[in-house]
Amino acid sequence: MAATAAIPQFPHDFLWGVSTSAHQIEGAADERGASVWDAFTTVPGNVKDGSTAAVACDHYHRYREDVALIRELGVGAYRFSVSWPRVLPTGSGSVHTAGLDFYDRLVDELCAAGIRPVPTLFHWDTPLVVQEAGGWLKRDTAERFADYAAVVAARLGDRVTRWITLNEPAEHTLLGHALGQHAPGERLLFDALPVAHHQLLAHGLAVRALRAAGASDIGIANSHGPTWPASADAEDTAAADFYDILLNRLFADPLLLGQYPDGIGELMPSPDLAADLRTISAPLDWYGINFYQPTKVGAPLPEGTAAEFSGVTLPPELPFSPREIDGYPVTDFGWPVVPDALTELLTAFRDRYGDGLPPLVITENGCSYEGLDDQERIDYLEGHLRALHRALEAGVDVRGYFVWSLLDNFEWAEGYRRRFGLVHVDYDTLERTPKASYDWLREALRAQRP
Ligand code: GBH
Repeated sequence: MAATAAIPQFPHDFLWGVSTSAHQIEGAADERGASVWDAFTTVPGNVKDGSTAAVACDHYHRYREDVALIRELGVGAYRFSVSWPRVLPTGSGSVHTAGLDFYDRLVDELCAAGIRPVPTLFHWDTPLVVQEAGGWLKRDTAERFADYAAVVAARLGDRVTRWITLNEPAEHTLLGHALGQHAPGERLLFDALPVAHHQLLAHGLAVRALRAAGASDIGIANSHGPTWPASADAEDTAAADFYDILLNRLFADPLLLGQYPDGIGELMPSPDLAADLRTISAPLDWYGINFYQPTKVGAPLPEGTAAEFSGVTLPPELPFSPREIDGYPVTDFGWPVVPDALTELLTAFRDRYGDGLPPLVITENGCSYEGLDDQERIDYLEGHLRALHRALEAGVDVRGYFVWSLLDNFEWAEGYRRRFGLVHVDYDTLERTPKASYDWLREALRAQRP
């Protein structure tokens, strides 16, 4: 296949992988405790196609077939998430053994296929019982999360060496608790900030629990992307700086520098913020970045004009407004395709965090397009892998790259109408069919091997 020369040569020990998350693929909802997403999706209007993830890809019953697809693809690692309510239906206390058994079988299957398991402990599916007790607005949730981390590590830690604590706490704060577009559907705007602090604390306490269980290879997966000011005017650059703090620094600064951006620490609920920040900034073995697209941001729009973000109409009191990025192709989702923004992001990240920065891993990158003959996805992946390689050449220490996603799956508030998979899923028959991008990636990875 001519496509084999499509990407430059990466270091021989570079880790290639694919990503998924529990709620988006597992199904088997009646074989686990309820999560905030089960409650959210049953409210009409919350999910655009009216669907739920009760069955999704039925990965819970078809994981062997999915592991075979990963093996055939030739990647070295699989990033999946563990469902907290499948392991602990009430959030803490008694373990649902059958739920934990599932991850045990999955890890065995992966190891037998020579694929490294990389579990994420939290990808947005908070147990409903924990939510009813106050959820991420409560400090106690961080403690319960650490107990859950210890339960999972005790069972899988003999075979799992690499762990991810949280997925995108920024999106979970912003979309789930500030804007209400994701579960649990809270619209708290800036009153959502405690959700950020408690997730960071949960991360720090989970790192401690994982280390106590012997784990030595721990990271986190955060969403990042360059923020482009709408113009050079002072109002626009100030608005862009503000947005950049929320997306790119609110989580990374405490994790990597041990401090919140100026003015934010005072807003966080904590009996002892300095002690919390020490917990949060415990050294990581690597730092995961989920990259999709840059964001252009300007001053708030004039009164009466509604700004949109990710399909939601933003409340007028926000001190910024996202703007269209023109001049680039867009995915089905309307997100601009700007591979150079990945190089820009990675070099800026290295410059900002310097010596405090552990090795980086791209824990998600991908796009939504219809169809089996998905040349646009091939172009997207090829462009981003070239951009990633340029960052390596510029001296940024990136050790791995995971495609989002292995399978088409339940795309949150969009339901099943956005398809991110390398493998197509027919939601009537649950049949899996590799797309052209799957074949392309398999050949590209084959060409990487000596
Ligand atoms: C990830 O979040 C999630 O981890 C994953 O579960 C999900 O399936 C996947 O990405 C695909 O969505 O409208 O142009 O302003 C993605 C985070 C946040 C990236 C919103 C795009 C808005 C783009 N996303 N952002 S735009």
